This record gives sequence, structure tokens and C-alpha cells, in this order.
Amino acid sequence: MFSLVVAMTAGMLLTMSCNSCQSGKSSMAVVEPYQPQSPVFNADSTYRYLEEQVAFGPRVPGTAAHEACGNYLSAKLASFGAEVTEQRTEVTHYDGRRLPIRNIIGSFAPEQEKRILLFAHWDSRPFADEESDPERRQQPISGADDGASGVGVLLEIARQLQQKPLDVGVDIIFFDLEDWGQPSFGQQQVTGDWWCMGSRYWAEQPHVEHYRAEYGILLDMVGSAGATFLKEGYSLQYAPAIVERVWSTARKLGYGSYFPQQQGGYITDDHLPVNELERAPSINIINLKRDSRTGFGPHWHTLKDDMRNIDRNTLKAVGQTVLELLYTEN
Ligand code: AHN
Ligand code: ZN
Repeated sequence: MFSLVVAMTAGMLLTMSCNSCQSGKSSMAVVEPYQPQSPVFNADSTYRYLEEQVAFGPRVPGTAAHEACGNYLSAKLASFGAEVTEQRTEVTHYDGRRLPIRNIIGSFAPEQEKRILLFAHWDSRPFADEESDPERRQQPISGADDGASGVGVLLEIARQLQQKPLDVGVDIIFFDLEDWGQPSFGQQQVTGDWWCMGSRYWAEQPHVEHYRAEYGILLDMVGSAGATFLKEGYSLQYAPAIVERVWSTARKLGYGSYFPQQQGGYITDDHLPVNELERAPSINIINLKRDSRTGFGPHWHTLKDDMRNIDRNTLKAVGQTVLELLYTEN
């Protein structure tokens, strides 16, 4: 008896709330869900592009694994219909070592004047200097997140651009030698800045004379579970309107938790030379943590930066957001 009363009451409530929502329809503004313009970004194929890079082993400049992975990336871009250009040079590093640079550029609609630049670094760090054990610190990292994730997302975007071409031109650049900055265990004090060597070389000598893009987006560490893309300092300084567009697009697509309305620190990264040499006002989508010692995820520059840390949901949030930006470009 009692349960019958409860059931009846619940039923009445349901009817009432349903009535009120129906009557509300005529008087209240109905919020239409956002209609995405972009094709569906496939996180599974992206995940495979990460696995394939990591399978070469650490992509440390000057090693056979690095050269082999470069060939793979070049062939991938070409297979997706991009016009591929490579830049090769050598630099003398802080320790006197000669290091190769191989930037890999894939251009879609190269004849178009209006261009968008998308980039990531494809090299991986030669030492796990954030490991606590000194032995382990000397080992190179897998770089599943730090390097491979951004490249993997951009390969999937390249695949989409082939299937559904855009009027606007897109350049996808895989920069080399981003991650050989001075190790935190370094004894000697090194002068100068040794991060971002590949992007600095390209920004000084772009593959096309007087190259300029409308805007640029850097993807760095976009694969780990629970990533938070705080609004990075140089991005807000050089390209605030692009930050706003990306963060609001992510929110509309339902990825607001990955793109919080919070400011992060200033990160020396590949977007800095691109901004400084005015090749494109550029932002950095990068996983930043306010509460960590390094400012990055706990796996950063450790041997834990491997595939176990990669989450398809994060790749999807970033990839679909960037894709939506491209396909809402007029
Ligand atoms: C600095 O720590 C100064 N820059 C980090 C840039 C970076 C390294 N991104 C990935 N690995
Ligand atoms: Zn790194």
C-alpha cells in the first residue's frame, strides 16, 4: 500500500514536470545544441600514430630510431596528400656536440595565400632528468606524451584534410630538436637557451620565403589522462584572440573540463620563435599543472612518459577542437 502511494506520487511528479516542460517550451528560449562543422576526429587512428612513433624507440636526434621515425612521418604526410618539404641542418650544441635538425613540413593547398600553421615537436628527450634515481636519469624517454601525442593528433588531422579538403591552406610542421634543453642535473652553468632549436631554425629560415600564417597552434603534451590545458602566458601575450576561439570552441563541443578558464605560466616552447619572428601569432595547447613541482604532469621528463599514460579521450578533445577551428574558418 505504502509503496503504491509512493509510486503514484512519483508518477504524478513525472507528469507534472513533463507538463511544465512542455508548457515552458512556448515561453522559454530553447537552447539549441551546438552543431559541429568538422568531420569526426578518430581517436583510435590517432592512438595508433602514437604507438607507431613510440615503437621506433626514443627519437633522439642523431640516432637510427630518429631517422627511421622521420622517414615514417614524411611518408605518412605524403600518403595523406600533403606536399612534403624537409629542412635539414646541423647545430653545435652547448656541450660542443654536433646535432642534426630535420624539420618535416606537410602543406595542404600550398597555392592558397591564406594559411593556418599547426605544429608539434617530433624529437624526444635524450635524458629522463626528472627521475630521482641518478642512473635512470641518463636514459632517454619514450616521449609518448612529450612529442608523439601532438604529432599523432596532427597526423589524424592530415588524414581528415585529405578526406574533406579545405579552401584555406594548412601547413603541418613537425619540428625537430625541441627537447635537448639543458638537463636539470647539469653541473656546469650553460649560457643561452637550447630548447626549440628546430623551430628557431625554421622561423629564421622558413621553407617559403616571407612565410606568414593567419595564426598558429602548437600541440605539446596533449595525450595524458586528465590533462588540463591552462591558458599559457606567451599564447595570451601574442595571440589572445586565438586562445579565446580555441577555449570557447572546446567548451561548445563539451570539452570544457580539459580547457579550463585558468591562466598558466610562460613556457619556452616552439611557439616562441614562431611568435618572435612573426611567422604567425601562435598559441600553445599544453598540459600544465598548477600544483606540481615542475608545472607539468608528474610523468614529464621521466621514464613514465610512455603509452600507459595516454588516454584517447584527451586526444579526442584536442583533435576535435582543432579540427572544428579549421572547418569553421571562412
Ligand atoms: C621549459 O621547460 C623551459 N620548456 C619546456 C618545453 C618543453 C619540453 N616541452 C616539452 N618538453
Ligand atoms: Zn620535453
